[in-house]
Amino acid sequence: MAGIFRFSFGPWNIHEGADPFGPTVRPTLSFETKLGQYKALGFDGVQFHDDDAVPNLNALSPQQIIAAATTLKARLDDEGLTAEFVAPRLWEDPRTIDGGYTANAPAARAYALERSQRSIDIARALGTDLLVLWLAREGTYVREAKDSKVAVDRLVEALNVMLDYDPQIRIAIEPKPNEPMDHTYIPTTGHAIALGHLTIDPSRVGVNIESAHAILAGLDPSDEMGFALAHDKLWTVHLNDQNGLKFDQDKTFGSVDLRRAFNQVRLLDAYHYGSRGEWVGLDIKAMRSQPAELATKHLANSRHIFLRLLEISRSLDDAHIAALVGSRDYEELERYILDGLLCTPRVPTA
Ligand code: 3MF
Ligand code: MG
Repeated sequence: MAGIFRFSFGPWNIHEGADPFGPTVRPTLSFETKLGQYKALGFDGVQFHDDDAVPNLNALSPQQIIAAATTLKARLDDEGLTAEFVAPRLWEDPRTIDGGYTANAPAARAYALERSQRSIDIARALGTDLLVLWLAREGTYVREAKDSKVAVDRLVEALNVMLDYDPQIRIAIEPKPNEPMDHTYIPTTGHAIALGHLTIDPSRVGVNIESAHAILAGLDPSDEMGFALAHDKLWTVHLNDQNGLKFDQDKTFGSVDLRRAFNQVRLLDAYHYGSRGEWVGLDIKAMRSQPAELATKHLANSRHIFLRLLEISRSLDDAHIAALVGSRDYEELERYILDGLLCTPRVPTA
């Protein structure tokens, strides 16, 4: 058996190119326009923030939110697209400046829980049981400003509220060590899985591993994935690439370190990723320099690189690799892998 790979991305991956030092450089595309591009780019799954699915949801009642999501579900069906997950976007509201679930202010924590429940409603109306939690501001700028023990207790309480609210919902935590915070409380896969074990239903808490986030934590993404697979917790991935320890770059998959990307693909394939419906999610930003009419290539190209690396991995001689491992000839193993990555025909893109 091998992996079965279907691809997804979120509408935020087609974007206007603003960065902290300059304004937007590309026009805003409507959600409708973006939706129309998925299939042509080779994607069948859509990742959602709650307000990608239901804009302005803070101004709507729970019933209005469910009605809007139900209309969107019909629209997705028309396009032949599937909603992969919904993620509460907690980090943009003025109430969550100091975090949501771990905020010191009780009113901020109450808002975060309320918004998370609305996200679960949206997920269910879109036909998915998966909620992704990127714990963006659940950390500190100043060590003394929050209590790290209390913060973890509060995260557990928040997860319990969500698990209790909907007995079917599964929660994939997306760990990230920094940005926007100096330090976050759930920086790695190990932290995320351990957090799940403190909840009322650990079987419904897993992870979303983003390559760049693992690299920012000084870790190898494929090792993080292996750790999650050993716990049966790898419920989705955010593939991308990252050039060292700096801001979260979300570069095209494989564009910095092809071998690091290869090892992610090889592991996912070896452990039949996708055979239980898991998606290959991308979380990739187009370069700011990319002209508007060419600003979706990062997505198609990342999928292309994934599939090329899969082809290479499957073409390798596993018996030869086993023999090299057996004789501890890791130098030769290294050369064999590098040759595999070098000796492939160039493929012009569409
Ligand atoms: C931040 C991220 C986020 C999350 C997304 C889904 C904007 O580093 O990776 O992308 O993936 O919010 O929860
Ligand atoms: Mg991500």
